[in-house]
Amino acid sequence: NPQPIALLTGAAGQLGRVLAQRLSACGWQLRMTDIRPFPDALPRGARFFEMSLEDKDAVIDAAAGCDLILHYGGISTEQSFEEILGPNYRGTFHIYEAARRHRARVVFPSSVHVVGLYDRSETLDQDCVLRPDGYYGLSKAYGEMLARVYWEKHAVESVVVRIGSTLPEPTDRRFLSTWLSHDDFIALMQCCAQAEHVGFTVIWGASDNSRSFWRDDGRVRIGWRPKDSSDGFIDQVEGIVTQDVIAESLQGGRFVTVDYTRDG
Ligand code: 15L
Repeated sequence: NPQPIALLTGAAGQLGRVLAQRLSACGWQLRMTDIRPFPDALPRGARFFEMSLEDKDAVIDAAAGCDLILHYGGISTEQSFEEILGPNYRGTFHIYEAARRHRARVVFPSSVHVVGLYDRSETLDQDCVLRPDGYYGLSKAYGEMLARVYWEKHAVESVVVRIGSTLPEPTDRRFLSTWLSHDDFIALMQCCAQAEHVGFTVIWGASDNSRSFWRDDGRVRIGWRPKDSSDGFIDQVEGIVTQDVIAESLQGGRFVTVDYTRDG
């Protein structure tokens, strides 16, 4: 298969930088955007546009000629509703309008924080009721629904990836459940690009961790099989926990505790 021409938003962010480097090395042609300057050397064949996701025309122009949009831009931590509104709500709407215009497939990185209020003892299926743990998780739930509307009304394909925690290694007890290794993450993006049809597919973005909170998703459909597992890190990090009872008992971890006012 020829390598895709892809638009990568949020290219200067934590995951954007990993994707920029590794996907370019695999021969992808990347158009990259971010509201901040790109901090690294520009990968071979890539172009970078410093722009806001709130600028609809700029988003539509940046996506022209792309087969795929990897939408990693926006706010990725728990913040006030006002801070999240522009980048995550308006910005993601602009991405879907661009995808509709240019007939591009979208990878929408959703998050563990769409189900952050479930207890860690529960194992979730892809069609579980979402229980976002704050304004950030709520914006990801909106993105998932936007993906569904654009598939059902406009045949824009999406892979919604509910990413756990993409880190070089798991560094605390919760990450033993949520860890997605960089290699599994890159392989997943390649499957999202190469699968013939994805329609509207939901994936739990975690490696093959025996302590996973999740099961049952669309991975067979897109041909993804994680190869890594957090299991080899259990002895090393199991004792590393937060001192907060709420954070430690729920899937969302620390994000849940931001502005948490329920008592009991
Ligand atoms: C997320 O959605 C965040 O973007 C990321 O920074 C991590 O904190 C991750 O979830 C997590 O909760 O581990």
